[in-house]
Amino acid sequence: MDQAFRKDKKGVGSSFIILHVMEIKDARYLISNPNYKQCPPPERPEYAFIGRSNVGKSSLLNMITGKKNLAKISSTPGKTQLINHFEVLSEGNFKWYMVDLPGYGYAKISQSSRRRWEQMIEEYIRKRENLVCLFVLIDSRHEPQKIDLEFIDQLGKWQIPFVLVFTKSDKNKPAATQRNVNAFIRSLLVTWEEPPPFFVTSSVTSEGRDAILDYIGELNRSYTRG
Ligand SMILES: Nc1nc2c(ncn2[C@@H]2O[C@H](COP(=O)(O)OP(=O)(O)O)[C@@H](O)[C@H]2O)c(=O)[nH]1
Ligand SMILES: [Mg+2]
Repeated sequence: MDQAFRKDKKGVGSSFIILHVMEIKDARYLISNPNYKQCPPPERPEYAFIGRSNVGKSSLLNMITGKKNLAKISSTPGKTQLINHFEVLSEGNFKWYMVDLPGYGYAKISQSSRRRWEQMIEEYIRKRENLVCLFVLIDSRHEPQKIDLEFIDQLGKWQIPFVLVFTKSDKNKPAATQRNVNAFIRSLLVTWEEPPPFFVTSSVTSEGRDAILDYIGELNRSYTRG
């Protein structure tokens, strides 16, 4: 029996019980910055999306907000090297931020841009005070990749709250998605005591949208309750 999906039945994993799907009224691009200090005032809850270049970050933001052209979907990976802020308006006229972060693992960049990326991301992740949760995207088509596992271990050392999002599920047969998700969770359990929450998504079929919106909605509510 597979660890991740056994956990799933107890309520950890992609089968979150969906209680209330938050309604998105509007979403717009705000600003891009090279440094967390220049980001919008940290007065609203913020959710950032990160992962390898091409994993589907921008597509996921578009899918979640229901706006096809919100985040630019670039076919040239590694190009956008900035912290991209989007403002989302949900039911009750509640505003919060979504952040599209530049991807990692793009082979063709120089040592110096890689170092600049690392510094920018580390500072943003560790110092951005309104960052509620980091969504780490993993391509569901692949077996566990060292670069993703190392990034997640780093988050553990920094004690950053995060969840996993397995993307592009429409490209697999369900059994292959399940196999890759389980293998990934199992690899994490080598260094982690508990598997992190995860979502399985597709920006083509919108799988996972309701679960993510419900999750963010609940975090927004706890954020305002303080
Ligand atoms: N079939 C499929 N393709 C996807 C999905 N998400 C992203 N893509 C494609 O993967 C490529 C990279 O997506 P993008 O959102 O730009 O990735 P980013 O670099 O992480 O922002 C694009 O060609 C997208 O159309 C998905 O859920 N299903
Ligand atoms: Mg992108």
